[in-house]
Amino acid sequence: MKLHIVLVQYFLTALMVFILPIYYAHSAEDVITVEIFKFQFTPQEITIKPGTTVRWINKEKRQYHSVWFEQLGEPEPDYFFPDEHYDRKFSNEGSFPYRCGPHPKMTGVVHVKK
Ligand SMILES: [Cu+2]
Repeated sequence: MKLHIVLVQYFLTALMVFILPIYYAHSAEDVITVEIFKFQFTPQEITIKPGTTVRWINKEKRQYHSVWFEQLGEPEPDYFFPDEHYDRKFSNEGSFPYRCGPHPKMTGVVHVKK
């Protein structure tokens, strides 16, 4: 009976010490943030590994924007407003230029490379 408790405690300790840090390190690594401020994507160009999610966060005071991969032939996505974000996961390698729908001069590129 007591052995069971010791084993459970051992298991929980091992979980916290070894597994949780790995889990959090990976989940932190798999999202890259691009800020949108003063009509610019910052950083304007990023290079990520396949499987990474890019999160665009609107940091403007009142201006909405969008992230549109027009060259992929996709329809223009919805605008998002200050403090909102737009996520996209990239599975395949390649270079993916994008622009803001309502502001064509706002551009950026996501490079996906192993
Ligand atoms: Cu815009």
